Amino acid sequence: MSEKKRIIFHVDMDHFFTAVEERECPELKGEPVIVGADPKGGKGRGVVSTCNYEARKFGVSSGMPISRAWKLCPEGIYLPVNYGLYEKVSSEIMGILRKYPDKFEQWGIDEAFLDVTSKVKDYEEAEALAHKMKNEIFKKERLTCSIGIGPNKLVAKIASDFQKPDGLTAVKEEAVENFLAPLPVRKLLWVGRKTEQKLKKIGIKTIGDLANYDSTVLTETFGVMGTQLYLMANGIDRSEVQERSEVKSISRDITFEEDTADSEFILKTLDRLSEEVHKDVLEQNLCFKTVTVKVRYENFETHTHSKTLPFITNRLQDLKKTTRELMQEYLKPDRKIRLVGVRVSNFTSARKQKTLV
Ligand code: TTP
Ligand code: MG
Repeated sequence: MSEKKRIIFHVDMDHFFTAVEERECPELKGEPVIVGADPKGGKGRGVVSTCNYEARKFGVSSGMPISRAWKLCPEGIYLPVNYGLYEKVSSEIMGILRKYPDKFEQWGIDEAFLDVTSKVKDYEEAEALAHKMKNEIFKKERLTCSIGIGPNKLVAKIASDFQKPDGLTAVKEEAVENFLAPLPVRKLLWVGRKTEQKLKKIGIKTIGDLANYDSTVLTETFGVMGTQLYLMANGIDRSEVQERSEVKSISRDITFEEDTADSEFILKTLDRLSEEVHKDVLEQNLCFKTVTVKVRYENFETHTHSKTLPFITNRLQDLKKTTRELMQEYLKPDRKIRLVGVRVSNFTSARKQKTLV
């Protein structure tokens, strides 16, 4: 007997940070809104976290330097990042979604995969269920999302991005090939700008080009990644929707006003980031084991260094001590630093721990 075909959802909130800001302050609706670093009249040095669809019309996008966003859209409304608020809204949304499937996997702050195979009998019922979820999220949170439905996580994820905002795209197994073929290779998970360029050099632009390419040549050129690319382009993905603790890591980073080699100032900034991260750790009732620092030098060379502690903790002093230790190797009088970051991961819930302060 053949196994029942899986039906997987990918839910992605629309322009999440700015959508939350608009909900909190309805006068923002219809205006181009950008959440991210302070633009400082075009001199700001951080990046855009996200922007709403009005701002996207000006060419503004996530990850872009805020100074460039300012040039493209000086009339935009620029807001600072209010993580605490977005995380709170995110956990409300995840709470709504996790009731529906057998298996649930949060993926980032505003996305989740749901395996609903046993909950629906066919795609018609799957679409009705997706509408139900969208309605519940809208009714309770006044936010819209886009949902992709497919036979696996890969197709579901690409489908959720296909019609945005407030979209619903279902791709049955037999339609996968035609759905994927015309899309640019960048739509595949793991294909970044570098791989895109390499593929372009050998004449591959679309997922269809990749699917029809000789798989042995791909493996010769890209190694294991080549095989993976070939499978993805053919819509094959056997990975399961994995239940896991909601949060994988908590992090903060900051771009300095001016590149600096002042070690005291850098360490103080690191302490401040540790304090912010620690506040989140306590709010979410977590304990961590792994601490990571990130450093970007003025020439954009970027390093991360992690340490896994021999104990689990939720204490600020442990976090500060470890980040300061990890930072030492990067502090050089002749090398200016542009950005520093702090991340904690490897969580357990503090509820399970008795002895922590
Ligand atoms: P995305 O889902 O990638 O983007 P989005 O929800 O803003 O927009 P879309 O409608 O296209 O889904 O990311 C979710 C949130 O994560 C986003 O609101 C802000 C944050 N984010 C960053 O902080 N930096 C980034 O580079 C990206 C891509 C997202
Ligand atoms: Mg989103």
